[in-house]
Amino acid sequence: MSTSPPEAMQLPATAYLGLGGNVGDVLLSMSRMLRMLDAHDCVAVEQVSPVYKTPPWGIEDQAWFLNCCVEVSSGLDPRSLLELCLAGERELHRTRSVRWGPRTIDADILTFGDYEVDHDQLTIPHPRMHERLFVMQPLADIAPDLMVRGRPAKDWTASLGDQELETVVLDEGWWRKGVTG
Ligand code: A4P
Ligand code: MG
Repeated sequence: MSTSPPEAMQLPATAYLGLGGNVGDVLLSMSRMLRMLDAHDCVAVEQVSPVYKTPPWGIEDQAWFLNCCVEVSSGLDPRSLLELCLAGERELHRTRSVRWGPRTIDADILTFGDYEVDHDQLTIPHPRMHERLFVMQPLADIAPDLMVRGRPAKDWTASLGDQELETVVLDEGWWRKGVTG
């Protein structure tokens, strides 16, 4: 896999992020993360998927998560976008004790244009996204034809249909208002 040299990268690029959390007021954390991303001069939030309540994946003995996906236009390169996401996680009191464990918010970069990144600190496309309905369903909601491992996002949801999801009903633009629903 190649890491595109920054000078060859066309910016802004369309990137998709996955947000998830299961500690505290997760809708509030999501809305704060989304507003923080959108407030950055070089980043614009273009679409936010529905939010889903999802059973914990990886470590089952923890609370259900809320998950959604976001389309952003990023004038930041992938490493800088990751830094922005990690800064948002710190601001929202994300702690790391157990991998796949409880968290206030997690912001993963799922895809970044057509670029592939294979670095110690950053792998794009996200290597586990296609195994998870909690990622592929909200992603398919906002980008049904986005190619993931050679298949459109919408096709992955059918093959992951044995995984559970519940839709959370929220007002249009809920995250901009900071309404926790
Ligand atoms: N990193 C590498 N690639 C990326 C990327 N594409 N996007 C590095 C973001 N970060 C990336 O992540 C550790 C490091 O991964 C980051 O510092 C970054 O340099 P982390 O968030 O501290 O660790 P983690 O999230 O516990 O581990 P991991 O392997 O990223 O887990 P996942 O894949 O994020 O899964 N169940 C439900 N229902 N919903 C969820 O959202 N999430 C997880 C975490 C487990 N179970 C879940 C959910
Ligand atoms: Mg993560």
